[in-house]
Amino acid sequence: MYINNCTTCGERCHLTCEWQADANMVRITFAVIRKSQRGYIRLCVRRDAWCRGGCVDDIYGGRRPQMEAMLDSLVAEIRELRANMIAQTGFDPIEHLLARVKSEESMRDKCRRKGLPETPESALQKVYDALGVRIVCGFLSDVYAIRDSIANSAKFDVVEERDYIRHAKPNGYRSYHMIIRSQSGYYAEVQLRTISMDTWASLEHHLHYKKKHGGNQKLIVQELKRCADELASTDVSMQTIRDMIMSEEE
Ligand code: 0O2
Repeated sequence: MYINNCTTCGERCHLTCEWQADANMVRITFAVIRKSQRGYIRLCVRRDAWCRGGCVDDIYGGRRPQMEAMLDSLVAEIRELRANMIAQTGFDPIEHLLARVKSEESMRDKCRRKGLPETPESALQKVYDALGVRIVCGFLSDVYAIRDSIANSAKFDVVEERDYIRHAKPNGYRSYHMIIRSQSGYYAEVQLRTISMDTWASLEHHLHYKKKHGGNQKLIVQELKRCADELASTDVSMQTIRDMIMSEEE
């Protein structure tokens, strides 16, 4: 708890701070509250702020605690599926896993791109990736095995699937996307991909996606596509090698 001048109303206020961390950055946000005779009351809140207590004016309408609970239960479910698969096959199908609540800025940006009002309803009911889990696997067959396990889980409904592996985007982007809905009504996007696909998507995200840079655009697009296709071909070769090793072991 800090005492400071409120940046919105200018009054001397108590600040409660919570730090939001997501996969890419740590952002400092705070809610401003003033002590009243009945205890602490909210005085004003920064537009992009949130706090765990729920006194929030943000794009998620103060529902971050519930969203984080949903994300935790999704991650716990995936860990359980993973443990079952290791017990059955002796192989770990997951290289690594990331989970995040989409940042305020990114969600507002997405609402604008989709022509939606920047409201909690848009963020939670019209855009489906406020909650996101990215599962990175070693091999193509692991991607589809995890996909099957998630689809069969009783804890979530699968509402949409997009196979950008079999049907890559024109720019070369590959990944398997699932939109799932929890019993509590929250949507989450699960992205499943191999290490190669993840490497390409991360680099392309930095270089190109959403941003228009200078340079020879046509050549950049062509080269990115070529790299994506070469990596996809390597994924198929690695899968073949793995299948050969596995069949020899049987
Ligand atoms: P961020 O910042 O990564 O979260 P649509 O439903 O088709 O109108 P939507 O919801 O964007 O559009 O669906 P889509 O195409 O399945 O993309 C969802 C997410 O997949 C994106 O979220 C990206 O994370 C990733 N993605 C999709 N296409 C590309 C691509 O060409 N390159 C890279 N690097 N990632 C991609 P966001 O919110 O757009 O971005």
